[in-house]
This record gives sequence, structure tokens and C-alpha cells, in this order.
Amino acid sequence: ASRVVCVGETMAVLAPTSSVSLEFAEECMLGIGGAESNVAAQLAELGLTAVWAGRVGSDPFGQRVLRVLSERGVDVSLAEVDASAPTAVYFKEPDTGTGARTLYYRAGSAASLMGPEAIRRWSLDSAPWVHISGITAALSATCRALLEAVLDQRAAAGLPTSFDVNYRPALWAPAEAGPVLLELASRATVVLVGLDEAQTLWGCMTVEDVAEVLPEPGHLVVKDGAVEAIEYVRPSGGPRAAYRVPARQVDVVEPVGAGDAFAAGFLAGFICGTHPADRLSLGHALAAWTLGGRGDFRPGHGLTAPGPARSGAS
Ligand code: KDG
Repeated sequence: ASRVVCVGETMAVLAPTSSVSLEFAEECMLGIGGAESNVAAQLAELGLTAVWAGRVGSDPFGQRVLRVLSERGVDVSLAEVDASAPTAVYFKEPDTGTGARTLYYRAGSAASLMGPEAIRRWSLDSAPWVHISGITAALSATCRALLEAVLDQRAAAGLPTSFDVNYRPALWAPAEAGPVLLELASRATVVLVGLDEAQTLWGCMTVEDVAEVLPEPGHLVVKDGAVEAIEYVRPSGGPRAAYRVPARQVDVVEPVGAGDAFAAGFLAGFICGTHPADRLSLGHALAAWTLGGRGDFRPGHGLTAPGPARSGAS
């Protein structure tokens, strides 16, 4: 089966059970969340072999991360437990009129201590497919070096890497994040980015602007929120072609995790060799499903990856 290694931090997450601010909430639900492991869980749900590579502390939150990911069908055999630092935690502040917010308690976490030496331990230089995201670049200098080394070594080996830009304003400012994320994205095989992120980071006003800012990736996916998603594809040597698929109209319960669900649907379709329009549609289908529920990962969509996996990710 296709095997995708998703690298990143996964945290414990606490969110009030009702729409009450964290200042007043009496009850919270406890779960786990991490963009890259959300992708892994969705890929596993679609029937692909999904591996999560990350690091947690030697604490109940870390055990919870590993247990829940395993229950979701994700292979956690590469995950590391570090007794010297804690598992990160984050809180969701509900939208009580001034917009929803995320509060992170992740500085100095076990995952922030990851570095480029993990590449050999996790065989990231030879895995069929590796998925990473820009969140990791914001965690620490060593984590940023890990991403750079992954992209370098995989490009040198001619192996594909997908990169979700995933700009998180609570972690770093656009002036710092913009150039770093642009440089990382320009070296990936498949890049996923929201138009809103591209606007904040690089001043792009249109989807075409994003394509101009990021000419290098062979596959660039720009998500224009509830409107559409566009994949720019460059066949070897030729000019780029654009494929567009409108988003599904849904009643949004909670948006967190929808981008990861889109990434998983798109990547599953990509790895299985489907047409751009079909993989964009699968991305939209998973995103729409996730938008309709609470929690960073929403199981039970009942979809499976299309067709046999093509070579390059087997
Ligand atoms: O995409 C959803 C993620 O944002 C969430 O699961 C938590 O990884 C997370 C982050 O860093 O925000």
C-alpha cells in the first residue's frame, strides 16, 4: 500500500464544551491535534499507510497522542518519547463575538527539540512520500533545520515531498514567517497554500499572484476559501496548466482541521494517480466533512482512496 510519512508536532488540545470563553468555562473537552498527524489520520481513513513521525514528552498527554493516533489507524512506530521536555498543549478560545482564537503552550516542548538528525533515524531520505508543514518551521531553529534538510535530501534523491504552508499567526509574525515559508515551499514537489495565507505572508491579492510568487513547485495548490481550489501543474519542461474545482457549500461548525482534511484528500488522489480535478474534488469532500463537525479530526466520512497507487509512493 502507499506509505506517507507525516512529520510534525502533535499536542493535547483543550476546548470548552460550550461557546463560553476560557475565562469562564467550567468544562472542557480534551483531545489531540496537530496539522501533520491530522493529515496522517485522514490518509489512514482513506486506506493509505500513514506514519506519524514526531516527538512527545514522557507524560500522559504524550501517551494520549500515541494512543489516539494508533486508534485512528496511524503507524506511530517512528514516534519518539523524550523524558526531558513536555508534550505541548493548546487551548481553543471559542468565538464569543471577537473571533475564535488558539492559545499555544508549546515553547520548549519535546517536539521543538527535533532536529535534522531525525532524518536518518526515520529514513526520511528514502521514504516513498513525506508530508511536512510550515508550522514546524516556527517551533525552533532545529525544527526549521529539520525541514530544510528534509527538502534538500529528498530533492537530491529525486523523491517527492508535500508542504502545506500552514501559517499560524500565534506562532510568528508575517515579516519573519513570509521569507522562510516561501523558501521552504519553493523546494517542495507539492505545495498547498490558502489565498488568505499568501495574502498575509507575501501580499498576493489573487490566485495568479500566488502562482507568480511560487513558480518552482511542479504542483501548486491554492485554496481560495469557500470559493474554489486551483492546482497549477507543470509537465516536465512545459508551461503550467491550471485546473480549478469549486468548493462545496457547507454550514461550518468549526473550521479547525479542514485544511488538513483537504490536504489528505488531495494527496491521496495525487498518490493514486488521479486527474487534478478528481484529487481537488476529494480534497473538497474531506474538507467539507470536517467543516461540519467539531474536533481537529472528524472520522467517518466513508470515502476511500481511488484506484491503485502508482509507483513513486508504493
Ligand atoms: O490544522 C489544524 C491544526 O492547526 C491544529 O490541529 C493544531 O497543529 C496545530 C497547530 O499548530 O495549530
